[in-house]
Amino acid sequence: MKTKAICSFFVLFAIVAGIVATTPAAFADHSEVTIEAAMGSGAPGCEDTAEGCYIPSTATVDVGGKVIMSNPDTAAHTFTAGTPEDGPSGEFDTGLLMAGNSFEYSPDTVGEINYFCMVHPWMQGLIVVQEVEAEEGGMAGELMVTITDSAVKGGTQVDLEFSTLHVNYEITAMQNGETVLQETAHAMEMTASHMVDAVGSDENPIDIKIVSLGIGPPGSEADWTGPMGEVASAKVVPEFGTIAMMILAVAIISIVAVTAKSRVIPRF
Ligand SMILES: [Cu+2]
Repeated sequence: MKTKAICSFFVLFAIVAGIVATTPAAFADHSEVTIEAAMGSGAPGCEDTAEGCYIPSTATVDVGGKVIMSNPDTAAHTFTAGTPEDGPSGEFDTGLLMAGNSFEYSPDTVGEINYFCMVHPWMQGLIVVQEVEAEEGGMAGELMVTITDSAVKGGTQVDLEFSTLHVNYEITAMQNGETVLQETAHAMEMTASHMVDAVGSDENPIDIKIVSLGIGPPGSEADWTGPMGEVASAKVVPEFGTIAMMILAVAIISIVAVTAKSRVIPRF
C-alpha cells in the first residue's frame, strides 16, 4: 500500500511595497545661508580678492530656504538682485543696509540670481537656488520588503527581500486568530527567511505582517532612521486568485510592483 504523500506543494507570490523615507539619513544642508558684505568693500579692491566683496561670493541655497544678507562693514551697502549693467532685476533688494543690519530673502524658484551693491557697483555676488537635495551617503531612500511565500512539507517559509541593509523589523504571522510566528529581527543582508510552523488554506489563511522598526545597527534604536511602521502584509492561501493583499504604510506609499503567481504540484 502506497502512502499518499504530498511532496511538493507550494504557493508563490510576492508583494513589493516601497515607502519613501521621510527622514533622510544625511544630507548637505542648504536650507539657510548667510552672506556678508566684505569689510572695507566700500572701496574698490575686494573684487580682486579670492573672497570677493560678498562672502561667500557664490552662495547656494535650497528653494524655499533662507538667505540672510548681513552687513558687518562700517559702510552702508545694498544687496540688489540684478547687475550694474542691467540694473535691478526685482527678485530682492535690501535697500540701503546700514552697518550691523541684515535682511532675509527666501527664493521660490530654482535658478541663479546675480546681485550687486547699488552704492559700490564693483561689489557683485551670485546666489544659486537649487532643488532641495535628496539624501546622500548610500542609505536607500526607499525601503522595499518583498514577501515571498513558499509552503513546503507542512510549513511556510517566508522570504523577505530588502532594498537596503540593516532594516530592523518585526514579523508576525497569524492563523485562525492565533499567532504562529512573532519575531523581531535585524536584516544583516538584503534577504531574510522565516519559517512559519503552519500552512495556509482557503479556510485558514496565514496573515503575515512586516513592520519596519527603523534602519540602523542593532542595539542603537535611538539612531535608527527611515520609514517606521507597517510595510506590508499579506494573506497566504494556496489558491490562485484568492490571495488577498494589503499594503499599508506610515509614510508616503508608492507601490512599485505587485505580482501574484500560484502553483500547486501534487505528487504521488
Ligand atoms: Cu556697497
